Amino acid sequence: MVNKLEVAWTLAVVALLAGVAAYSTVLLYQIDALPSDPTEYVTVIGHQWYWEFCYSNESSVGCFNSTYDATNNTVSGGELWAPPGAVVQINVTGADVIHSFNIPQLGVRIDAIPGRTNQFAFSVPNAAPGTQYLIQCTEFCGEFHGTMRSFLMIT
Ligand SMILES: [Cu+2]
Repeated sequence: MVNKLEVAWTLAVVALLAGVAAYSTVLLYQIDALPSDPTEYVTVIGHQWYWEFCYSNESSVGCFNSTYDATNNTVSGGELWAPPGAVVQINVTGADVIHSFNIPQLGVRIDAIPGRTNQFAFSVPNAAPGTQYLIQCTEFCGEFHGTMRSFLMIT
């Protein structure tokens, strides 16, 4: 014989879980949604062992190889440049092996995979021009993985 109370609490749990599943599905799509009008698009390419940034906006056009110098914690060749408060969409890929593009202070982390472009958008803090945020590869990619760094530079 079926207990009415048992049926009731079973249905209550089913309804609750269905609600959580529906809400989570909507939220997951919203998290991955890209802004319709970002301030700038930057193509980020991971190489063994440096980052390449490609711009197509008015102020900076072309690709820049950002080479890190561990002895004085600087980069040469180029950086990820963005004005304060900008919304930056990065299109991330890898040239050789799998890397991972990471700006720890801003919670940005996305894999750089050869043959695939991962898109991600983030907001740049309203920091003073000249402020730098560390970029670090977070996927072990060979001998000089530890120095595969660059900076997000506020312009
Ligand atoms: Cu790497």
